[in-house]
Amino acid sequence: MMDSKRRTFLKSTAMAAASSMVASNASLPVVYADQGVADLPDGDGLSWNKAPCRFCGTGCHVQVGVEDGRVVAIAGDKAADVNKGLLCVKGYHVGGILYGKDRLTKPLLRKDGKLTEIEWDEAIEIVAKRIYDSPETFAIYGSGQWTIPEGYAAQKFMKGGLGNNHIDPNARLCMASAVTGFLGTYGVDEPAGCYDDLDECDVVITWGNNPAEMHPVLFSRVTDRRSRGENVRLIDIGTRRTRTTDAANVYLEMKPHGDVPIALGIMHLLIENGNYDRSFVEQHCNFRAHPESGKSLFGEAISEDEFRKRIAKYTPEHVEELSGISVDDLRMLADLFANPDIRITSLWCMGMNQHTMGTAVNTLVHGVHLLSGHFGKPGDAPTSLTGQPSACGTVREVGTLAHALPGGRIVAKPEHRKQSEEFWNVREGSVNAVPGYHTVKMFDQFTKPTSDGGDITTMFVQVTNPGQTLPNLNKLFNDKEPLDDKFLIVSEVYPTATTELADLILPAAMWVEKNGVYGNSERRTQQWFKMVDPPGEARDDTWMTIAIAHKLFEMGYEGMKDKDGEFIFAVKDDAGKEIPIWNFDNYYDTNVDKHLFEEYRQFTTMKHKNLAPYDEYVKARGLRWPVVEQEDGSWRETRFRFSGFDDPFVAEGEEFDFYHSSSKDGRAQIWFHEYEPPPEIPDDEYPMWLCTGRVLEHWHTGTMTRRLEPLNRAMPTGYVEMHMEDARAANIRQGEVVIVESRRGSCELPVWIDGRGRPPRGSIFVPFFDETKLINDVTLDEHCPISKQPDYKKCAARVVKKAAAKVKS
Ligand SMILES: Nc1nc2c(c(=O)[nH]1)N[C@H]1C(S)=C(S)[C@@H](COP(=O)(O)OP(=O)(O)OC[C@H]3O[C@@H](n4cnc5c(=O)[nH]c(N)nc54)[C@H](O)[C@@H]3O)O[C@H]1N2
Ligand SMILES: Nc1nc2c(c(=O)[nH]1)N[C@H]1C(S)=C(S)[C@@H](COP(=O)(O)OP(=O)(O)OC[C@H]3O[C@@H](n4cnc5c(=O)[nH]c(N)nc54)[C@H](O)[C@@H]3O)O[C@H]1N2
Ligand code: SF4
Ligand SMILES: [Mo]
Repeated sequence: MMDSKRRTFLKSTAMAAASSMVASNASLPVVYADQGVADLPDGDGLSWNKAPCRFCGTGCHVQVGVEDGRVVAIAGDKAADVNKGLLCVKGYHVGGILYGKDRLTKPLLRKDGKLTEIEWDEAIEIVAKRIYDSPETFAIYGSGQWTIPEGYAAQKFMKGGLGNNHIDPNARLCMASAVTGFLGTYGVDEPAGCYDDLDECDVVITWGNNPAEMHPVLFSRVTDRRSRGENVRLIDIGTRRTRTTDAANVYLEMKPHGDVPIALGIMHLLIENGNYDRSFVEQHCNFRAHPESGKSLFGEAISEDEFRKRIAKYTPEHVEELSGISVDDLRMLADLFANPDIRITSLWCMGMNQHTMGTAVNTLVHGVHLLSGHFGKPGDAPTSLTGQPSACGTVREVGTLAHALPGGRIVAKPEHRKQSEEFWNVREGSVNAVPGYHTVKMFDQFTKPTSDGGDITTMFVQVTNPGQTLPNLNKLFNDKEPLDDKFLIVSEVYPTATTELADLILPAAMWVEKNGVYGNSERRTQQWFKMVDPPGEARDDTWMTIAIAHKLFEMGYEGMKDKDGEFIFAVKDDAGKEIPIWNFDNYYDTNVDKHLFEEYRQFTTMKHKNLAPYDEYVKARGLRWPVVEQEDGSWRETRFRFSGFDDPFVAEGEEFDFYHSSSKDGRAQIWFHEYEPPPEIPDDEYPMWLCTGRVLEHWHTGTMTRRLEPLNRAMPTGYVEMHMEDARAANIRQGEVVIVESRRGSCELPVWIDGRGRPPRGSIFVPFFDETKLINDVTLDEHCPISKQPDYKKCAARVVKKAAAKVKS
């Protein structure tokens, strides 16, 4: 089962990376907010320009200082609404990610097992030829770290050009349940509220997320209010104590999956006590549940009486049994929601999304807010936070998912396909009506031999590192190695756990080495310009897609021609002459991002996610959609969607309007779901709950942050958090290296007792940033039946002393 060749390689690359970190000058001078950019004017060759931070979905803006073609300083951007000059430790060091010593600079082809440098022309030809020979077995695995133009180009290439829907992103592992939760509740994706809610609320509830480490600058908006003497209460619900818990007024420790009964229990009490918001519910909500025939995204209408009947069994006592939260604590939560005089903001992230009831629990927490009327006023908001910098902008809005089309369209709907074909000016019938494979299925089909029905043969991975982050790696990734007819193409900036199994590696330009547009957690679209050249022959991901498309066009592939016989990505100059953007030398003769963005923008009005022209974003530190043109020609953003006082699409005089309601009556849906147990539960053989996640200092697989010396020094190794009593009972010492194993695989890690996070007895936590300690060999690939998002937050595992393991084998 264990892939030893790959293991050995990962250890050695990690060592190489570690020495490159130490040798690199990857820690740049940073400028703190109180110094400000205003104090550091352009001059002496130094110029400053804005960009969103490369890391989390908070979407802070930085000012990037460039001198002699290098990024030499980073400052917090005072002009940015999101962060008002502040940054977290990753943001302050973001410039250094460009300068790890082992950047990929040349296309590499595996020949007889060895990676060999080749020219770009050859690389593009190899990819185009594989697609030409078998377009339907080609797949793209993309990312919430794709820029909007990158994702849009990949989307158009696949769905408009190849008629192939096998394109799915890492956001499937991240935001899919949030999306289905929004669709099931409001009929349209993404939060109604925005970050301003955090400035206005009286209570913040975190439902199993850890914003103190994962959305630090956003979280500081809450803690800063406290330090100014404002009264804002923080209630942290989680399965372990974290840095968020340290800042909380109340910590409620729940069992894994406990969020479902807690939400049901709050609604039960609101109904039983008769103190829900009757008028809001009567005017703006319906009740909903799955039909008896099975689970479905939109479910079927049920009456309020039926809702009452079904929720009756979620008494505080029953909820205590299922969730571990005491009767009194549940009553405290219900009383808060029953109070119309306070404003409550709920925040959640992966604890609720990476969940086999992910769609269900998302809709339930929206339901708590709707039933109690804590919705749509500044500070009253159910807010799902996004993790990646453009999971919203690129994945959810551009629709780079196997079933979706841009602007909230889906491939299954004939009128949506037709509209897309018209915007793309491609022949009618070009877009395939059958959804492609979602991530887990896509990799299953790729790592399964063709003779067993594994019908994905060529996969192009862009801006993501699935060799480390897919769940259950032994099943979904490592099995690729012996399959000679499968071909893995990886666009990357550094050697990774994924490039290790790649057949072709394409060196990418990153962040401010290219133009870009991101869309953050609060519907904010953010633009930046290229500021420095990429190293060696590294090139833009959008360029790669366009160059491959053009090669296919040259080969006579019909799908790469539009209705008029022109190249589908054709860009013309003012004289009407085509600019050869497929030649990298000509790529920046025009702003390709702007062309793609303007084309994409046409898609955005159907679901009222209107975007402004590209040039508006050049001027702003991001704008929150819908952005609507005013009579005076200016563009106005929207902070509170569906609320009459702010949303331009709510009919005049209406207080609220859910204008994309799935029941077509302007109402939101309050769902009932029956509690279901987690997919795998500890037993005698595997007695511990294993939760996985992140730490402040590192971004995901550490490819970028482990090359930043200050961050790597602060958090140098993966570890397993363990409760003192569990460690004592197993005779395990602080720092001892143990084996964490499940039915799927194992991983060696040093133990951290009373560390960064503190899990309760019977529970352990492992972060996944360390590529030498692949915890995803251990995790589960069970997923939510609707969103298809896997549950990385709970499975059954055991902790074994190394000596004991040796005796056994
Ligand atoms: N520093 C840093 N910041 C990041 C990232 C990073 O890599 N590093 N990544 C970004 C990305 S893409 C994401 S998605 C976010 C993730 O941000 P978060 O979701 O905040 O962080 P995680 O560490 O993934 O989640 C761990 C938490 O899951 C909770 N949990 C476990 N089981 C359950 C359950 O059954 N129900 C509920 N409700 N909660 C449960 C536990 O309380 C645990 O503390 O962070 C973003 N920000
Ligand atoms: N155990 C466990 N696993 C998880 C999760 C968990 O909670 N627990 N969370 C899941 C979630 S929420 C997420 S979002 C995923 C994240 O998983 P991934 O997306 O796989 O992780 P990253 O490290 O962000 O990978 C991004 C890669 O892109 C490369 N890169 C950076 N810039 C560029 C660029 O401009 N172009 C190109 N081509 N490459 C670039 C980086 O070097 C890096 O290798 O992990 C998932 N996996
Ligand atoms: S909070 Fe997120 S976006 Fe802001 S500086 Fe930190 S990593 Fe960057
Ligand atoms: Mo994520």
